[in-house]
Amino acid sequence: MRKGVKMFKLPEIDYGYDALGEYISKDIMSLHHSKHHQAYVDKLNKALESLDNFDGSKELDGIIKNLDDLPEFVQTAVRNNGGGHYNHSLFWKWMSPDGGGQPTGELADLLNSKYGSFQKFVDEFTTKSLVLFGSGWVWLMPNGDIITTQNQDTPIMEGQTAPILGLDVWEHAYYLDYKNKRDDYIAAWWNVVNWNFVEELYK
Ligand code: MN3
Repeated sequence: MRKGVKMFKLPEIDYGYDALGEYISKDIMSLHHSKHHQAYVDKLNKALESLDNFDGSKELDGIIKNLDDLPEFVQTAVRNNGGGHYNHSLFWKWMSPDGGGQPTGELADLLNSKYGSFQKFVDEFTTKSLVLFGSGWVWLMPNGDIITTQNQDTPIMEGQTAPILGLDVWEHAYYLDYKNKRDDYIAAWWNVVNWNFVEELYK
């Protein structure tokens, strides 16, 4: 790697691994953050290190928005691991031990006008999370749309705006606690959604 090139780092989570315990166990949080997310960071760095002419000042979102600018041989690695790093860095903030409940203000208005009620929004988001085949993410977009992506793809890779909420439905996000019951994981997850952060992104 050239000198001065920035290495990406695993971000800290601002609550303990055990803080969501009733809904998402310490074992899952620890494994998900310290192993899975760390692996995305390490593999992203490794992929970028393999490039001779990489502009090390680039931010992560700039890199994954412009995958076509990279040599073809690293595009898949940067897509998967850069996406993984981007998505998980947000995912930890989308949860909080003080989470749950409902959004307020303009975001509440948006969801009510688009879905009829908060509960109908939750139902729609949950349905899309359940029908997503294999591994991927479910996103709430700033216009109120709910979309899904496969693997570690993220809406900004496809030229869309950044999502304001996202749910990881990879099995590694729930299997230790919920086995194959993705529906139980999703039902529990609503109890830890950090609506303050979602509202911040919406503004
Ligand atoms: Mn994950």
